[in-house]
Amino acid sequence: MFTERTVEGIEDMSLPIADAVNTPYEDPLDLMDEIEQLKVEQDATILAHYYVDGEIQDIADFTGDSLKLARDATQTESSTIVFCGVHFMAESAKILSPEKRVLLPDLQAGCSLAESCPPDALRMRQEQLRAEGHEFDTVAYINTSAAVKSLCDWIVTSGNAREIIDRIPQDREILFVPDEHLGRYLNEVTGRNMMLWPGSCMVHEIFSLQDLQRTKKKNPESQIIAHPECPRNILEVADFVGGTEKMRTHVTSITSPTTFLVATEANMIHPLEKAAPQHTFVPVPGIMTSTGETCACNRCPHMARNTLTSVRNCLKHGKPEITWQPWFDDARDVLVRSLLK
Ligand code: CIZ
Repeated sequence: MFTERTVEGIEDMSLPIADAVNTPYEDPLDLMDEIEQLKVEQDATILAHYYVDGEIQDIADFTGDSLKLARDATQTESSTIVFCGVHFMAESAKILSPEKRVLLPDLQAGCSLAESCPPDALRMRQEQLRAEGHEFDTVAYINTSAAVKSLCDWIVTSGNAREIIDRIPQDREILFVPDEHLGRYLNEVTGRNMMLWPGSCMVHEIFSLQDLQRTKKKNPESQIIAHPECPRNILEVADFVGGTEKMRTHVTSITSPTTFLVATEANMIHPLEKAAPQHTFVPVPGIMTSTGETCACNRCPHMARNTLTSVRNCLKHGKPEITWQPWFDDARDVLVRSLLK
């Protein structure tokens, strides 16, 4: 049974407001100094995903998407990695660098997509498909737990999905988990007919087409750039579709000042502004399904658990730490084959 692999509290989607209220104010500059000092004392390297707050990205040694960070993690010489991101990313870093101590500032930083595909449910689906006579490879988006990865043949990120899917013989069926929007988009661009899992990302699911179109009307010259985790109605109006690294490359390739309407986690604006300061970036707002009102739900509450305080605390106390689990061995084989070869 895989049930013991669930991280306690990961299903709690609320913003870490209670923590913020109970934590005494500390000057961000003092915290940054303390982190610098602790990094040296603890022989640590800080990795930060593009979806964490800009101030965390600014203190990191490496920033990037999960593909780049997984590769960066294997290149660092320090004995400790602090992974400012979410649980599945820190797990992947540990699996690819088993000899290193990997710390995650807050163990409750989970992922709605990873949660939508529990390992037992995936195993049941695979067994059912095999019983029906399907012969298939299972391809998992990197936003999955290590337990799920251990059941798969390939792991893809938004940066390498197409290339990996193209490696699988055309006559072989594919089960793609867990993001159905990304899967549907990949079916379109690769011409495959992958079987999809009904999962989605809480941030990308929620963009308001109406607000996007309104903003576009006000900025007719603007370009809409959207993450492939967005639903079809958003991708249909996008001028460019790509993961975070591809978005960076795209905006830097355009020299004349342009307004971009950005349909992904709002913290992505930070690396885009740094990479291409000549442009204007406007985050596309989300919409609350319950009331139809515009909201700030284009921020991932899990990524928001990475704060200067939680980074300082994990360096100071050496925890939470991602420790090796028995299913990491199988997950390692598939991660190495998919991301490092
Ligand atoms: O691959 C990643 O890091 C994710 C989850 C999104 C992206 O496009 O960077």
